[in-house]
Amino acid sequence: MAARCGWRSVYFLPLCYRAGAAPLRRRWELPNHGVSSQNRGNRHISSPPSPAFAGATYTELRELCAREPDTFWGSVASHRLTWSSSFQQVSDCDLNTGKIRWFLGGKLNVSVNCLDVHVAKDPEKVALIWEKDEPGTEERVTYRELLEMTCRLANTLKHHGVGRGDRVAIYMPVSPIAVAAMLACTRIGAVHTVVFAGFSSEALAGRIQDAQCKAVVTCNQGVRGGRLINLKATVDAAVKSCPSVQSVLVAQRTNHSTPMGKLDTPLEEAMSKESAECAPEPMDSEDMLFMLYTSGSTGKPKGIVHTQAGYLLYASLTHQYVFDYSPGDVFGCVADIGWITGHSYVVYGPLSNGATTVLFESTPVYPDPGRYWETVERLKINQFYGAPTAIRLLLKYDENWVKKYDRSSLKTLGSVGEPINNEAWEWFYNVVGDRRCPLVDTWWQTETGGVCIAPHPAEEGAEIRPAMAMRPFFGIQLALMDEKGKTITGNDVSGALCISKPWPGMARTIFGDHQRFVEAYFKPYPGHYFTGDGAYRSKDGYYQITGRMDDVINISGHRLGTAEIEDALDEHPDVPETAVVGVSHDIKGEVAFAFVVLKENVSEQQGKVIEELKKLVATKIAKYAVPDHFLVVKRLPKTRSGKIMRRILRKVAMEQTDSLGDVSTLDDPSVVMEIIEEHQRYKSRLAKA
Ligand code: 7RM
Repeated sequence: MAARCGWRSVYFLPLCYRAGAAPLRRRWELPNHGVSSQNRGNRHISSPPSPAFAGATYTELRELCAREPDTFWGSVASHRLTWSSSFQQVSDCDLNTGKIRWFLGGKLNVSVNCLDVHVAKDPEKVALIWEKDEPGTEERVTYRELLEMTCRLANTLKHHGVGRGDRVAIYMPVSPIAVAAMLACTRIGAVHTVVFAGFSSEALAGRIQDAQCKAVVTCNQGVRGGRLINLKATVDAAVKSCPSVQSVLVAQRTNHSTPMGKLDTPLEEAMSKESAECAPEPMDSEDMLFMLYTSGSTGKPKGIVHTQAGYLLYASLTHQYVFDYSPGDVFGCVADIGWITGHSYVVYGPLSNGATTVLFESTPVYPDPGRYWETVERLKINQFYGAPTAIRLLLKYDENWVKKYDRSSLKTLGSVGEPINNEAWEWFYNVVGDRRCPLVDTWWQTETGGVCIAPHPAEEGAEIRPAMAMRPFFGIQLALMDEKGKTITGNDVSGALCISKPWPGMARTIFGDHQRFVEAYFKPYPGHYFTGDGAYRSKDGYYQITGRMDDVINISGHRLGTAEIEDALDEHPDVPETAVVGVSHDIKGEVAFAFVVLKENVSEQQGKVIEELKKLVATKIAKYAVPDHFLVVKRLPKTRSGKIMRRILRKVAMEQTDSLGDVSTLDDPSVVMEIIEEHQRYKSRLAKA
C-alpha cells in the first residue's frame, strides 16, 4: 500500500488510516533511570496515547513530554490522526515572539478525522444524541447520517460561494445541524466562528464584521426552558450592518415561519437538493480551523484563532485522558457550542474519538431541578461535564431530585469554567456521584484549546480532592511568576500562572491583530504564555486557581471584560463615566457591579437612567452581562494620572472596606469615604425593598 493515502483510499481502505507516514515511527525507548517509588502514576497506561508508548507508565510519559516534547507529540499525532500527507517537522515555536507551529508540512481534514474514519469502521454507531428541550424527545444521529448531513451542508455552502479560508458565522443553539455546520466548514476549508445564541444583534454584528464573514448559518427559532427565542430576527438586525454577508442559511427548528429576505435560503430544502458526498479539502496543519471570540481585559472581544491539526489532536487526547473516556461510552458535556467547552468537548474531542456525544438543548431546571439526572438515567451517560454555577443552583433543591434517578452509568464527573467551591464540589461528588465517581475539576481557556490542568482519574493512585487536586496535562509545563517576572520555585507558593512550553492545542493568533496576541500573552513574561489567572501550588505540588489577575470577570462561567460593559454604559448620553467590577454571587459565581456618574441635570431621574442602562447592556452585549448592581456616585476614585482605581471599588462593592489597601496615590482620597457612604445607603435601600 502506498505510504501516502489519497482521499479515495481514506474512504475505502480503512487499513491505511493509521499509516500516515510519520517521520518519528521509531519505538520510544523507556528511560533507563530508576522509576520513582511513589505509587502515583506508576502503573502502565492501559490504552497509551500512541502504540509506541505501550508499557509506559504515566510518570515515564510525563518525563518524556518534558524532555523530548517533539518525540511525544510527533508519535501521538501520527498515530491518532489520519493524514493525507504526513508532516515533516513536529514543531517550530518561539514563545518569545508568539510563533507557534505544529506538524509542519502535514495535510489532513478535520471532518475526515471526525466522521469518515468512524463511518468506515462502524457507520451505524450513534454520533450524536440530541437531548432536546422537552424531556423524552431525544433524537439519535449515526456517524453515517452525520457525514451525509455534513456533506450536504458543505455543498450548500459551496453553492453560496463559500470556499477555503472564507469565514462563516454560526448563530444557533446546540443541535445536530449546528454540529453539521461546523463540520461542513471544516470539510471545505472554511473557517467557522460560532457566536453564542444568547448574544445580542449588535454583539453578533461586531463579530461578523471583525471576521468579515461571507455567510451566516442560523435557525428560525431557538427552544430553551419551554421558551421560544427568535434567533432569525436577531440575525436580520445584525446583517443590516454587515456588508460582507452574502447569504444567510436558515434551518427550521420550529414550525414558526419567519419572513425570508433576499439573502436568506431555507437550509434543509437547499441541502435536500445537494449531493450527500463532498470531497474533503486537504488542509495544511497550520491553516485556520475556527475562530472564537472571547473577552479580554481591554477593548473589544478578540477572535482567538485555532488551527487544524494541533487543536484536533489536543482536543482528542484530553477528551480521552482527562475524562477517562473508553470506546462505547456516552459522553455528556452540557455546554453550549457557543463556548470553547462546546467546541472541544461536545464536538471535536468526542467525535475525533468516535464517541457518542450528547447535545443538551435545555436548562438544568427545566422542567424541574431533576433534569440533568433524569437525562443521565435515560441516556445512560458515562461522563457528565458541567459548570459549577449549575451545581450551585441545583444543590439548593431537595436531594431527592437527584436520588430518584438511576445514576449508575456515571463513571466520571467534570467541572469547568470557574472555580468550584467546596460546597458545590462535595454535593456533586457525594450526592450526584455517590462518592463513587472521580470528580475532575478542569482548568483551561478558549486560548488553550483543551484542558491543561486536571486531576487525571485514569491515573491510578492520583488523588482526587476538593479544589486542590489539579496537575498539568501531558506536555503542559506550568510556572508561577512573581511581580518582578521571575519564576517562583518550590511549593506552597502563589503567583501569576504561566505555561512555559508550547503545546499543540494553543491558540495561534488573534484574528487580524497578531500584535495584540503577542502583547496580551507573551509580553508580560517573556518566553512564557501568560494565562491571566493567578494560582497557588500546594505543599505537595498540586495547583489551585486563585482567579483572574485582570479586569475579566466570570458570570455563570461566561467570561466577560468589565471594559466591555463600561463601553456599553458609556454610550448613554447622560452618563459621563462608569466603572464596573466583579463581586461574588452565591450561584452565578460573580456578577457585575456598576459605579455610575450621572450628569448633574439628570440626578433626579436615577431610576429611569438605570433602566435605560440595563437595556443598553442587553442590546450591546447580552442579557447575562447586565450588572446586578448600579450605584450612582458623584465621582470615581482616580490616581493623579487619571486612572480609575477599580481595586478600591471592588473592596467597597464586596464590603471589605477594612482592607482597602494603599489609597495614597489617589488624587483625592476623600472620594473613598463618599463612595462607602453611598454604598451603605444603597445597602439599606436594598434591605428595605
Ligand atoms: C474553558 C473556559 C477561561 C477562564 C480562565 C479562568 C476560568 C476556567 C476554571 C477556571 C477556576 C477552573 N474557557 N476558569 N476553568 N477557574 N477553575 N476549573 O472556561 O476562556 O471561557 O474562560 O475561566 O479564569 O482564565 S474561557
